[in-house]
Amino acid sequence: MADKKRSNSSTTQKKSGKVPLAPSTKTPKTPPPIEQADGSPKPTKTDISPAAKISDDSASSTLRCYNIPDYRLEHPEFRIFMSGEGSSLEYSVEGDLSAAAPPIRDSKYLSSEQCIALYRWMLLNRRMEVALENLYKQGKVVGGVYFGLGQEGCSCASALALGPDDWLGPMIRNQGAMLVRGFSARDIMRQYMAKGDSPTWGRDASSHFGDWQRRNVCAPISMLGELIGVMAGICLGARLQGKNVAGLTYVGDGGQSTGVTYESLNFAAVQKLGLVLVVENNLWGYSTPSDMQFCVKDLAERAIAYGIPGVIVDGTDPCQVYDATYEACERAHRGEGPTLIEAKMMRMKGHAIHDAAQYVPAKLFDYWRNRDPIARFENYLINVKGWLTAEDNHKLIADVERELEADRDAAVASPMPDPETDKTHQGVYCDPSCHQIKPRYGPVVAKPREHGSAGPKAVEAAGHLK
Ligand SMILES: Cc1ncc(C[n+]2csc(CCOP(=O)(O)OP(=O)(O)O)c2C)c(N)n1
Ligand SMILES: [Mg+2]
Repeated sequence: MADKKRSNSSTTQKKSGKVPLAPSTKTPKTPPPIEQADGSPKPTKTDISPAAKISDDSASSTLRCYNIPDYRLEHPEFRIFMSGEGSSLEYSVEGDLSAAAPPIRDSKYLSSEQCIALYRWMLLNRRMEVALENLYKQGKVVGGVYFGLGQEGCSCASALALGPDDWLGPMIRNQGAMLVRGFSARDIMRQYMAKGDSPTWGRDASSHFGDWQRRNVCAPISMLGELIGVMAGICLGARLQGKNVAGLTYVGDGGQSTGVTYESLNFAAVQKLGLVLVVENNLWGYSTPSDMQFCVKDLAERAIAYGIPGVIVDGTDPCQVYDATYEACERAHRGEGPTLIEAKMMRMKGHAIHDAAQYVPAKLFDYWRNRDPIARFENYLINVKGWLTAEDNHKLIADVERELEADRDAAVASPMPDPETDKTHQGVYCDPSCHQIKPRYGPVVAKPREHGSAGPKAVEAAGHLK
């Protein structure tokens, strides 16, 4: 579980007794500033430049009249477009792809030990997915396999920024986040093989599982964007129990186009719920490039329209992701509302194991391979910071391999579910005697109605306008 530098938020809240039970009506419309990574104040909106008045439909960036804080150390400029015709139709990439990879940005919050722990999670995430690919090729997996190759830094660092009472709502690329939140590679492998002792006892496959009892993990929801509203609901439920928690979830560059994303994020913004939404802009949604999915320059721009802070990070830099998520969680704990974090990176495999991603221009893979989050973080820890010796790194890698091997062997040896003998997990639907959902953080505090009785309204005739 995450090693925290921050004070325990529950104690802070108890001491100050400052858990707002309803959004303040006095809050200014402008969201509080996020400090920039270099410590300088964040550029704020309302800088109406002449450019904003120029009508130019072709470039949304010229319409911008505000700034978004951006933690990145490089600003890649290229576009992906369709070229050719008929059978020679293909995607091409245009722009400068020759730049050297940027350095890792020093974290404002992570200690050297936490950085090494984060590196280990990322490594475990990647090697576990290699093992899953092999299990699939051996015919042991039921269904497909989804990978987060190239996105491990984003997945692991964001989850590491959560406090113990916060909640995680992972999506398919966030198996690293599930590891950080306390699931083992053994759990994940058993689940992919639909084993009887997997987290869903073989009832479901892939990463479709959670743990609301012990790990505060809400299972992924396939319908893109739906998890955002569920996480907002968790934050609302916690607030009604007197506690502000952060609810971290993810949506892709494709998924963020759904209507439910708008509805849920807007609701969270209005209610000032502690939703932390990481928009994983990995440049592809299935085989559709981001450039053909939306017109804004940066997806973090969407935050302006919700009236919440937005921030851009390099999703291949775990320190940037951690810092932005940590600050968003702190905001959530203070009851100040949601944050939208756009993490820019690249999906380094196809959508799932069945997709060879041949539609992706090879040059793009080369460019992002140079920005591999694990290789760069390893170099940062060993050569830039000197926090890890080459020898300790070898030991760490061997240790990860050993752990994975043991987990894989145990998962392979696990039995498949047996409907005849499995008496305890037969139920698919709850019945009234099944279980009782108890409030997690305390008794629900609801304001009584100001006028009249607290019961339901007496029947009221509908008004008909003629
Ligand atoms: C509402 C909805 N529409 C379509 C799909 C089918 N679908 C599953 S994943 C996917 C692509 C998602 O792309 P993106 O959001 O960019 O996430 P990524 O796979 O790149 O992580 C689509 C279209 C879905 N699951 N839900
Ligand atoms: Mg995508």
